Amino acid sequence: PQTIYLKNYHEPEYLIETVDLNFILEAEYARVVSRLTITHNPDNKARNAALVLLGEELTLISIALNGVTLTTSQYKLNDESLTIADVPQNTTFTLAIENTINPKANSALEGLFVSNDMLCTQCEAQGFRKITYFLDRPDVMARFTTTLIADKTLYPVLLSNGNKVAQGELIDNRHWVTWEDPFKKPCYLFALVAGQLECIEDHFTTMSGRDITLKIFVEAHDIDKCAHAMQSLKNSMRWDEVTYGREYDLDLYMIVAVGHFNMGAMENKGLNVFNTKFVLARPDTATDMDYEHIEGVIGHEYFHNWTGNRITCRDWFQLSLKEGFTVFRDQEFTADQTSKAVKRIDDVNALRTRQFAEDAGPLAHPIRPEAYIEINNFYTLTVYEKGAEVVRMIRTLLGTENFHKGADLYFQRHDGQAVTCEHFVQAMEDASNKDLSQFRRWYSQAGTPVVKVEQTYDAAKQSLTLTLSQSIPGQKNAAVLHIPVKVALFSEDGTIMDASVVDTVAINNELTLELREQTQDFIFENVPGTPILSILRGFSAPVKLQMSQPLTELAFLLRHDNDSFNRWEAGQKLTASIIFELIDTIKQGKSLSIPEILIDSFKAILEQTSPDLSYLACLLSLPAENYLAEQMPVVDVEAIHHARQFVKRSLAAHLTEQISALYLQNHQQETGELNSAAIGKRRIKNLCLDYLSQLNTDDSHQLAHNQFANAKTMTDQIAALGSIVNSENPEKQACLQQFYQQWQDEALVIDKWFSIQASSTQPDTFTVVQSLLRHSAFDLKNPNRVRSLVGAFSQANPVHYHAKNGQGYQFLADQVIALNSLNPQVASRMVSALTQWRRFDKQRQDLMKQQLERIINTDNISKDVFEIASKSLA
Ligand code: B3K
Ligand code: ZN
Repeated sequence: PQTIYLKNYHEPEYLIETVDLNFILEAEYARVVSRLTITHNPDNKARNAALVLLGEELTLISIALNGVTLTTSQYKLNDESLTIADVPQNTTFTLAIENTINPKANSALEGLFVSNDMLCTQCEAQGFRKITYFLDRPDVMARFTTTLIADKTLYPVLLSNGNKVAQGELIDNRHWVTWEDPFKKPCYLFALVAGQLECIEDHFTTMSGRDITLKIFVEAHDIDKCAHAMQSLKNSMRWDEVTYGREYDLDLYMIVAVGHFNMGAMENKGLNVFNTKFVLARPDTATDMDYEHIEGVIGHEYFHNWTGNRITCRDWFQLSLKEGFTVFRDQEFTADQTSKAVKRIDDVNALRTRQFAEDAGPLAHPIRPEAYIEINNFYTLTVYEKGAEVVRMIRTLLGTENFHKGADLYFQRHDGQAVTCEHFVQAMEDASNKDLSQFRRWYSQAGTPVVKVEQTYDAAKQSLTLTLSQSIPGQKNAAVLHIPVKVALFSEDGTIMDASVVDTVAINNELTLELREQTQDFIFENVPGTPILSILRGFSAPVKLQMSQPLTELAFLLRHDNDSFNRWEAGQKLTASIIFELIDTIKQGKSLSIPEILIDSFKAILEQTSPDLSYLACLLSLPAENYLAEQMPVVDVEAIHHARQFVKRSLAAHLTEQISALYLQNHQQETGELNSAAIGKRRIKNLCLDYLSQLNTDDSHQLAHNQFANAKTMTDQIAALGSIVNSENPEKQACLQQFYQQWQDEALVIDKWFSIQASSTQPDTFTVVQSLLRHSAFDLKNPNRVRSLVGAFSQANPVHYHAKNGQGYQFLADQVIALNSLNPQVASRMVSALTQWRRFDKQRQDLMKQQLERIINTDNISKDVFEIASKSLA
């Protein structure tokens, strides 16, 4: 397979001004007529170049240039392209291409495909070429008009981008609709949908007083689960007006939910296509987390209208331009709608467990990659989540006001253009006069920096010297980055010190240090006593800290830090260091005991009252096994699991009374409401249930079973089922069966049923997973189902997936090989659980490598799977 390099980017030789598409749609046979007006690109001087249109898996019927049909000698056709050597050079010309496709046969779910009985498209990144021959690259932006023709009974609803401009009836029970999108767009934002869909409709009045019609389309049986998505859309539209001054531009905004989708959702202009998972919600079918994610994803796709659609990417190496910025925008949106503290914790947790692993492994790449084989493999945590952290650091360095000036300038300068990350940084720099030249290195440097912290206090001078040094493990010549490090100093009485550092602004005694050297001293004046350091507040940069802080200081910060992130972080560090000590004890074969300091700290939190119970729940949550694994030189999955379980069980045993009381206090008067207070109550209550079920007593089993049987919300029902499945609850089989019976017609709930069993820590899990693979409700062609069984087992069940005999690895490779020919994108996502092999012991390394080799040697291996598997062995 061929590697594509950023350094080889060149401007397109031709531009497409208008696209007139005509579809005759049937499930197994779609006919496409595409009429293009094309000109030579004045910015690209390479004249007389052949016109190369990209197309894959298409059956060509005819081509006409300026109305004259071409003979086969006038063009060249291969598996990937259609080349016309001789085209007019100095004038606009038209090309009419006719081809056919088979949507039903398209199990890759890219291009035009069938989901249940509806037809829909997914074009990003390079799916448009599976619909018709085109200049399929984001810097070719055109005006699209689309006419859809289909059977009226099978496909009563016919949608595409923009505004509906005409419709009519045909003989043979067929009808047609024409859509016109007035905005220029790259073809990856094209979409069409045809099917038996119902919709809910609402309206939004924009800040300038325009009325926008909002429609959400779903299959008929889901029509009672759309209200939250609609409310989320309205919230998003208002938020972008208030926060970024961005108004929606078309008169219509449509969202369609489909059951078969490779990812979360897609921001097609005026016609978003969504995975049902991020649309459908009713209190009895969706959890509080599902509700939050729906709002976040609806926001994300909506925000793309400005950051992605109106201003798009010049080439796919610039993906983080739209994704990093849009993730940052959706994070802030969710923070404003929910709890800022909890949202930051959730995001950092995800970043540190998953993105840090990616950035330390064989697939590490900068947020602006320099080479790829298959671009779909680069929709990564690095491009998305680290990309968002980079935008966040720009805001930290510029301050919120200048950041928004920069954003305004970016929107004003580049509206209607396809640009690069550099244009974004330049706008930020120009609007703020802040020098970002060194900061730009974040775009080209892979790997997570480690920042080492050393402190010396001088009592005579009342000064503290903080020495910060940066490095990236395994990279001797890593670029020295510009890193914002937020810091505050605490006195022993819990108050924050009024210390100062030259040339550094302090806001409420919090200082933002700018680390720009490999090693740099920061001298704090006016430090009356040895301070307790709160550093990297708010997680001000995506780095790992290396510093030794005694448990007593961590316990202190867990009580007193006024930065909600760092307060939580202190608790995580405290618990993690205790777990690591227990791991050592396990290795020495000694018996385990839990330190008083942890029990006391937890007790204090349990006895606290707080308006933000979700935040208290975060404080009481133990670091995840995957996060602990991230910090070990050689991952010992079993020891991590046992030590962590021991801590959980011990806390439950020592604090049973407090935990039970907190449970009851928040369980009584459960009404199933969806406001943040009720959500907080459920979050902490279900955490308490999880602790108590570790005890495996009759009481704890009873408690879980009662909650399961009487649950008013899916949040409560699934939390109870999770506790039951992960304990020795005698009702386990009955509950699982009952749950299945109750929800067999709700695909998204059945996904939960699969994943809860696949991630269980109970000893029989592997056997259960194997039998679930043969369950009638399992379907390798449905990505949500694959993720809920194969994904959950391989990514969320370390002890069983990493079983010593390699059965977990073999199971995964079997599924990857089966998926490779069905759906390469999903297959390549599933390989990720094998890519981290270097992190394990020799025996596991060998077993994982064997499976990777088996995968690479599969016949007809896709580019997607090949790239991930081969790079991880390299
Ligand atoms: N832009 C899409 C992702 C497309 C993925 C293509 N493999 C969704 C999003 O980030 O909003
Ligand atoms: Zn996105």
